[in-house]
Amino acid sequence: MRYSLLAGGKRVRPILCLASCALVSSDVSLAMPAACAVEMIHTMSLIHDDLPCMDNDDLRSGKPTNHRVFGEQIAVLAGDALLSLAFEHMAARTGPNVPADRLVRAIAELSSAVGSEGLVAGQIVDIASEGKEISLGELEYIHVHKTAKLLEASVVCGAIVGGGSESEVERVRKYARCVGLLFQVVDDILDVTKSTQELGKTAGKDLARDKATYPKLMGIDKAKEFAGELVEKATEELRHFDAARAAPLSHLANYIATRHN
Ligand code: GRG
Repeated sequence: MRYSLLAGGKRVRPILCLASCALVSSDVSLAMPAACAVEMIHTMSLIHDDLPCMDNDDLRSGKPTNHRVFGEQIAVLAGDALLSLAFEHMAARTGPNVPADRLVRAIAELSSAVGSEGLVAGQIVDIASEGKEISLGELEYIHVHKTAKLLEASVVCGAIVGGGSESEVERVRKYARCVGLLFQVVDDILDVTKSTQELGKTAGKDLARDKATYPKLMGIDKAKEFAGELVEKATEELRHFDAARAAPLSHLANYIATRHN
């Protein structure tokens, strides 16, 4: 559990969660347990995604994958335990300044992003579409579920535990939907533009599996244009908030658009 959780990911989801809490509250620590929980869930999804029965990857961000170090049985169990710990941590460690109804709502939001209508659904459709030609709509379904749902839940949970109003929560949800899709479009663009050395390790695998990507389906220029439109739309949703409070989320949208890994 420690090996993968502390492997040095970018921490995009917990930072989004904290930034979203900061948008509606001056006490960002309210969202710290939720922020840790989203990173634990993200990490477990990577451990399971790398397993031989899934993507069968040997490396993740340049390090041997969990099952390559500890064996398949321990990797499955480390993922299961991280999933459980995520919800335990959020339920047990969120402080008394977050009323119970808010906390329960945030837990419901997060759990629905993970299960059969979230990450798991995206993974199933992704597996089913391997080697097949898929439409842009089907590609979007996969990405919305595999990637965007957890990003959305990270942002929305931050706003819920921070005490955001109904309309504030729905606004950040719209922001998060754009950012979630943006994250994946940029991932696909990076797969194309990565150095040949990196291509051998990561994108090369996707090409071998003939995975659909945005650049493949719409061309690299249109994919970049689409990414630009998504940043615009995400930023637009933040115009309804105080500019200083919204600055972290605004910077994060730009970071996700311009990141190099
Ligand atoms: C959630 C119960 C449960 C099972 C998992 C395997 C699976 C079902 C889903 C796969 C989800 C998956 C691996 C989606 C890809 C998401 C993605 C874009 C990962 C890369 O995220 P980064 O770039 O990674 O934020 P770092 O390493 O920076 O944390």
